[in-house]
Amino acid sequence: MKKRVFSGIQPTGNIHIGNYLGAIRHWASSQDQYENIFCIVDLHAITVAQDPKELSMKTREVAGLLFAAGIDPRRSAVFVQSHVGAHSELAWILNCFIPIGWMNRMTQYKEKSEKQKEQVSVGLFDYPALMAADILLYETDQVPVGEDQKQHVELTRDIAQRFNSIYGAVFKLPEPVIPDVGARIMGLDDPSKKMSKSDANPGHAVNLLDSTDAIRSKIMKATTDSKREICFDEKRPGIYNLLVIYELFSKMSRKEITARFEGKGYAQFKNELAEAIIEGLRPLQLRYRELTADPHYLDSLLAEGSARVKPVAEKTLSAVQKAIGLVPPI
Ligand code: ATP
Ligand code: LTN
Repeated sequence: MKKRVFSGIQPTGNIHIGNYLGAIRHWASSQDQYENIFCIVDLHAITVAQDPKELSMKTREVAGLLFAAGIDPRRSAVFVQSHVGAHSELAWILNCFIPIGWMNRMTQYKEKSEKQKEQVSVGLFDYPALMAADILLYETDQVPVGEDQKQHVELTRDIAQRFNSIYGAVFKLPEPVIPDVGARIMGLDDPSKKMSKSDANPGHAVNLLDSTDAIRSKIMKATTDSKREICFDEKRPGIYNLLVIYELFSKMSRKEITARFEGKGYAQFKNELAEAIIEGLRPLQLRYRELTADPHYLDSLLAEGSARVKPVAEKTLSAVQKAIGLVPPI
């Protein structure tokens, strides 16, 4: 029996190389080994204000990018969260079992709510409950996420354990899986901040659909330091981050990279980095254009995805409803 892997991605902002290196790339390369389920989490996206047109456009864009990055609809299920009602239904039930103190400890909420002040929605606070529902509905074994999401997966385990201790073994306990290298790609403009889809500065991230000119210009402007030597030194976050990106795109070892740029300047390194990213993204961009030429095709792939996962989600939801004593409809 293959282990089941579940992960989610928000259809907001521009998908960037951090998302690709930290998440999507691993999802695509692990399809034979695992039974993969990928969810485009539109209900998580609306925890902050969204423009309706933009949200539907981005939902399709993310789907197109996932398929273009090599996620194969015959082997993996890709679906839209709101297409499977069980996610919202289970999130509500879990809400009633999560001590509020557990939610108060979530660092992502603290960070995001500080930025928004009074505009913060109840949904943003409740975000981790919906994420727990996503994961628990599918008897998930593993959840591949970046470092920033580990706390949410651990909370999911705690919720599952608490529920199981009251009602018996209803939920399977998931494990977070954090990739070793590239788990946290930092912003090009500010290497002390994680590269993020929601950052407004255009020089912050290389997006997967960026033109070659945009990629070159963003990399050339990326923040480094006033030193000269090009080496993997975590105490020099700007150049370290760029070297990690180079390492992941070029697939060279750190030793080879250090030797290659010995005695060379930042400008030459940045030029080569830009070319490595352009080459690395070229096949993905080509496939994206082919796939999205017919939007109905994309929608039909998403419909197949939700049809595939729905029975699993509904089975878990029924078990939960029965356990807590909700009377089933006839
Ligand atoms: P937002 O800025 O809206 O929080 P995000 O860029 O963090 O967005 P998500 O939709 O939250 O993107 O994440 C999608 C996937 O990409 C997750 O698995 C997440 O952990 C991973 N990821 C996001 N940012 C990075 C990053 N900078 N480095 C590595 N992985 C990342
Ligand atoms: N919160 C995640 C997206 C997400 C997710 C999930 C990831 C929603 N549901 C379930 C893994 C499993 C994020 O912002 N990266």
